[in-house]
Amino acid sequence: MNMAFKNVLVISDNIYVFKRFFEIIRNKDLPNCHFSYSISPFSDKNQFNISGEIEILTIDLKNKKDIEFICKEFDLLLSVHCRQIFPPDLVNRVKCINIHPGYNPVNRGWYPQVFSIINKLPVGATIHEIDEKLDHGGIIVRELVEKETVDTSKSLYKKIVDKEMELVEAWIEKIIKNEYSVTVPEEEGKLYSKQDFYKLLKLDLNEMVSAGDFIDRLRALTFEGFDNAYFVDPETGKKIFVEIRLKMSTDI
Ligand code: 0FX
Repeated sequence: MNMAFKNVLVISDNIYVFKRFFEIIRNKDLPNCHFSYSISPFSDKNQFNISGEIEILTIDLKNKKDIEFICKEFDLLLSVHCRQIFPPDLVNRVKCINIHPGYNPVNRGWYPQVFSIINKLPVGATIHEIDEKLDHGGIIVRELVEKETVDTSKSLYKKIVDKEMELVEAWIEKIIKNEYSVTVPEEEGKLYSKQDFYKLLKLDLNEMVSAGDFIDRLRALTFEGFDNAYFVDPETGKKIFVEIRLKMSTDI
């Protein structure tokens, strides 16, 4: 029988997802398992110290000392939207598990819902073991979310994070007790980078595209709070940001 995990280190750089994850753990009865929490050096510690309740460590996965510290003190490292790459020296020594806002192996890498809208692919959430490649290891659980024509990047992202948290709620005990199995992803899938996202932002005013593809491009780049898609104003040379607003009719 596999040994249950006793010392878990959570690492996150996304306060919105972290807060929700923390609430789930706080409300669970997980005796015999101690959770510690950490962020990357570039994240703001004050943000993560929820009502002064928890100690937040800073972990630099490029620093050998930090890797040794993790290997010595913890038997499970849980990535809750951690923006650092997990080095081989870590993933081959300690069990590392990732909560990914995409459906592996279809949406590996950055901003899965963006590429799912553009490339007309399904999307969802995955909890998987981490290996040496990005969003690539054995899948513990994954589920699709419903992508609707009226969705923008933001509304779809919200559904994905809800799904991630639903999976955490349902699976965290099995994971901690080491009572899960993994399935190997059926193919390598496609891996998107931040650079792929940035390449989408500039709209070429002379590009000929179908109205459908253009609407998809705009909804993939509409995320309230971020200025994403833009074109360059031929008159002033300034960037003009563009968003789309979609509304489904109430008629049947
Ligand atoms: O934390 P996260 O939701 O996820 C990202 C990657 O997508 C994920 O694969 C990786 N495992 C994780 C560590 O980092 O990303 P975020 O908080 O930077 O952005 C959330 C959403 O916001 C993103 O899906 C799209 C939108 N966004 C973000 C930025 C920075 C934009 O539309 N424009 C932007 O400039």
